Amino acid sequence: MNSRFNPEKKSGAIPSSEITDRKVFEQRRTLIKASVAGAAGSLFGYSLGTGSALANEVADEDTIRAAFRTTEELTSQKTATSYNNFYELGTDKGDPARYANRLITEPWSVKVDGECNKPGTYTLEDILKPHDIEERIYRLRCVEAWSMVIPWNGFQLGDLLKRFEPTGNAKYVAFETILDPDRLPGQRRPVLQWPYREGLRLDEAMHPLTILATGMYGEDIPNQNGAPLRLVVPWKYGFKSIKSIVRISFTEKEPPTSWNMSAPHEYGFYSNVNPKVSHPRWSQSRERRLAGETKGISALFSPKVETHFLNGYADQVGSLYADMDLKKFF
Ligand SMILES: Nc1nc2c(c(=O)[nH]1)N[C@H]1C(S)=C(S)[C@@H](COP(=O)(O)O)O[C@H]1N2
Ligand SMILES: [Mo]
Repeated sequence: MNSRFNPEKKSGAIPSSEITDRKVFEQRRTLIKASVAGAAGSLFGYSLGTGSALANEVADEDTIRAAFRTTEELTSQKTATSYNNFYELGTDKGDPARYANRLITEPWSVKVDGECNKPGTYTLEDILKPHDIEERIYRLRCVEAWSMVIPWNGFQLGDLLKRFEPTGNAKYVAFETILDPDRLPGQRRPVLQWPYREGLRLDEAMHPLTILATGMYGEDIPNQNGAPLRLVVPWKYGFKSIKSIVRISFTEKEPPTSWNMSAPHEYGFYSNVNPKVSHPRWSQSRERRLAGETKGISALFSPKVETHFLNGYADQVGSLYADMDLKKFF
């Protein structure tokens, strides 16, 4: 995450309408309607822990749905799949695409353990079976100061988690990325403590905006973006969106996370996008929007836009943090 921003010149852009035509929009509305109802049900079905400023009121359906619409220009597919952070494949922005074939995604399984009634090792097929894949458009904001607007395909993490029946002790969910130093070039160097780890509070994980992505731009998610299963938490900095997940654990205590372990004063557990809380080494009040195609010399010339609290999703997720001091829990 520390490497210098290498932005690229903006040229053409794919208008949202080319990717999401009217029919898909309507289909999406129906799917979202169904899944939001499901997620709200599941939220109320659990004891989600004390202390967590929770979510007695989940944002209403129209508000949730508003998060999937945007008038912002989409990032081009080419930029989103060639300018990446995936340190297991190398720390250069071009490394993940360059070494993408080092990641073997078939077969794939996910180990589920900890505070739940249905632990086990689940195959990818098993995990995907009951899910409708719906499209959502979210901004992904990397902590370094750039952001992209990406149409993801995936499903609500909460719908999967409730199948594993978290117990009343489950307050957090922890995730791990594949560990395979023989094949993944970046894992031979101690840039981070491998495997890459991330975590969410259970109510964050159950929120309808939190998804497991299996695709983007209507296609399978490429390896460099975290195939075959990658978290997307749109109101948090990009590093929370852990790629190529092989383990999901329900825990009672806040789980350790890679960037917090590596630099605790710079990266907190919550990592909510917040223009008022600076990173110790840079302001977080503005971001470079990588929109159209990027070529050659780079996004330094991409326009800077204001960064919004919770990445613009405050109406949807603000209530999760109602009672918290976000300067302290950064
Ligand atoms: N396993 C793993 N997941 C990861 C990372 C990583 O290095 N390893 N980088 C994170 C960071 S810092 C960002 S900004 C996003 C980048 O996602 P993208 O390449 O799809 O834009 O992935 C996140 N997920
Ligand atoms: Mo990042």
